[in-house]
Amino acid sequence: MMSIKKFNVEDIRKDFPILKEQVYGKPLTYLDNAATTQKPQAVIDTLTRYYSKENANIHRGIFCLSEQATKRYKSARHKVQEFLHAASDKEIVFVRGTTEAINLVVQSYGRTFLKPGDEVLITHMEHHSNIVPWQMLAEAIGIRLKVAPINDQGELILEEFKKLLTEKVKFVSVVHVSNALGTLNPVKNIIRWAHEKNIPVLVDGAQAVAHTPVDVQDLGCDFYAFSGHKLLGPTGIGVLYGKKEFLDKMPPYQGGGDMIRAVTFEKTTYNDLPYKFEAGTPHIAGVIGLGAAIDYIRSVGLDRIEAYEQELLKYGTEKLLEVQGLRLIGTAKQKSAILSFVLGEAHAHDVGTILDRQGIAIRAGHHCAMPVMQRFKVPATTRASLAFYNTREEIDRFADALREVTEVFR
Ligand code: 7TS
Repeated sequence: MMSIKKFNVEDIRKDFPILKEQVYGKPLTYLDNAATTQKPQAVIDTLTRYYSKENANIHRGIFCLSEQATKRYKSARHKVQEFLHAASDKEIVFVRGTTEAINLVVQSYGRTFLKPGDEVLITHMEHHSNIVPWQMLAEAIGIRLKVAPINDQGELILEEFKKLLTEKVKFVSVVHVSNALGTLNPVKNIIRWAHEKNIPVLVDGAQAVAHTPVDVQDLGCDFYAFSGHKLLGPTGIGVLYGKKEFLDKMPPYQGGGDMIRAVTFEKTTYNDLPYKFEAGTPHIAGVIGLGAAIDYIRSVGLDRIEAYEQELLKYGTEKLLEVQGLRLIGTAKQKSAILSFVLGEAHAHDVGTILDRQGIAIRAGHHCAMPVMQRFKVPATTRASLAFYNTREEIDRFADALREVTEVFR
């Protein structure tokens, strides 16, 4: 295997101004990257420059600034296309985030092409945003939701998944990396099995894109959704990748400006892809900021990021398992750098509050994946989710603080 040149994490950290902040007089230890990542200076500067020097609406002005903003907007779409290795930039739709991307597919594809009694197959480890929209569709048109089970390690039980993939299933929607468990699903195989039965597949990539290289053509997925803010970019911007053949036949999700070709009271015709799905003034700054985030992450290299985070995960797992009474929830063989756990009798929120006083930011709760909590029979977990700017020292600090928590609850 080709060896991957390592990066210097201290150099990387200098690119993220917030990492120099202190909380309660302690250095910020930011371990909540699954909720949202921090932003490099390059992204912050891009947003500041846009609003201070370049702001104008796109697609309409004939003046210089508007033309430039339009150009930057288009160039960002091209960056996303390259980033996901999509066949065309027409297949990249800008939305608010993963949640909106999934809702778009449910409401546009689902409402149009699914019929009462059709089944949609998801997994037991989905985020609520890949459960609730389907339940809403079930209420509205009578589709049925089927859930593929997971084992005690938090891995999808592939044999069961295949058994559930019957001819009644007309859509598969699966998470690439679980936010509550860290499990990395074998989505390429899942897509292949589904396609053998002509079933389209959506992949929720919210927790994947910043941590592992994604190639939508290699995966073969029909839809892929992610959020910019979990990829070093701004909040309020995300992406739905959809194969052209699907997007072409799907009706618009929202109506309004920019998504039309011509409007009369008798008949309206819709714009070409991807504009058909981008009604109204989009989040221009967000799109341009996302482009800058992608430039940054590509300059570091996702293969290097992945290798580094895997090392950190191994180190973090060992350190946490040394803490008395700690039980990891999510121990899949293929895992992203997410450490979810329960600590003796201590409630996750109490753990979180005590850690906060040490400047350590983690998440406590159900992580918008309540069925995962039900599966593991825990009310909540404490979760540290790592990024490539985290360090071994931060993990040591985290493990030490957990030891202090166990003292408090002894
Ligand atoms: N899918 C997964 C797998 C997620 O982890 C999240 C957010 C979403 C979808 C929704 O993304 P959004 O940007 O549209 O909100 N996950 C988390 C989390 O783990 N902590 O806060 C948000």
